[in-house]
Amino acid sequence: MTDTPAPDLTELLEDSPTNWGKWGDDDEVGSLNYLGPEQVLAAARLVTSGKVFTLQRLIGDPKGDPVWPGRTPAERTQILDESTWDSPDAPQFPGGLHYADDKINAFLQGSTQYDGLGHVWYGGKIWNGYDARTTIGGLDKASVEPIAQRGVVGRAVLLDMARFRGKDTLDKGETFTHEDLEACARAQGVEIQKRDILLIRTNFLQLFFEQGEAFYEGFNEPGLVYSPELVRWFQDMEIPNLVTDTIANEVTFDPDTGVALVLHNALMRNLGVTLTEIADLEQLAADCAEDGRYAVLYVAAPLKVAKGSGSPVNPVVIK
Ligand code: UVW
Repeated sequence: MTDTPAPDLTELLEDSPTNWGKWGDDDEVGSLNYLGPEQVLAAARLVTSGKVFTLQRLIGDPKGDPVWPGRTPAERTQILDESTWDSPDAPQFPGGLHYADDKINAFLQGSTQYDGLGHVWYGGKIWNGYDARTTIGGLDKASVEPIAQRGVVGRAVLLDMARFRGKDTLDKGETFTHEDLEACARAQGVEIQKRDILLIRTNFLQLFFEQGEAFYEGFNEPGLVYSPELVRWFQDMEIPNLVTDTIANEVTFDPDTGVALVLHNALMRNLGVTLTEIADLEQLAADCAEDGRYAVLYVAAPLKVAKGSGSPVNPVVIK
């Protein structure tokens, strides 16, 4: 990182391509438009063993919930349990009915999550050129709701970058490019095809579970790093959805400029690539390493939250 102040995203991404208008002036799901019936049927044909993997991290894990700095983990509160019913004020139901109820108070971007395309922006405009003021008080445009309404089904390719680099986990601030993804795919014996959903494993959150709060000192996650070539590759490959096991999908701070979350803007705001974070890829990765099959059917249904900038999700992979 240099000592000069970080450039503004408007300046940095001045010539970066966009897909604004490609699917009409009203579009709110962007590159997910690349996943139609043809892609769903092709992905379904990958199912041969019936093995199922769920990719959500446990909300309320006794080892803690990794969240973006400034967010807090979900809090689950028990409202009714067996102790409730001893109280004279407890509701009474015929037949002696007892039950447990609870609620959660959670960031919609905590745990494994889908971001609505309007989740990040610069220069006063969000995805498709909508005015950023449409986010005030809740996303009127490009919230997570239209993504949840359509669902996400397609062929996904697991790219195990940690294993490819011979590491237990990638390091703080470690970067990789689209060319590294292609090299990883070659080493795994799989091809990244047009319109593939990318599942990228770094295993970086293992450090959170080992270190607890110390994990946040000098916070800088590893991941994809911005370059104009990488953005063009995503656009040319028509990648609909980027799923990673990190909190924010990309190297947190661009190593050249220090700018935070450049790809959130270059890919999500500008190209309409849907981002999915904090996925648990561990069991799937172990299985792929064993059977050598890295192309899978991927299904995800985020929650339908009106105006939500994100939503928890438990994606499912079927092999
Ligand atoms: C931010 O955009 C700040 O975080 P995330 O995409 O990880 O929810």
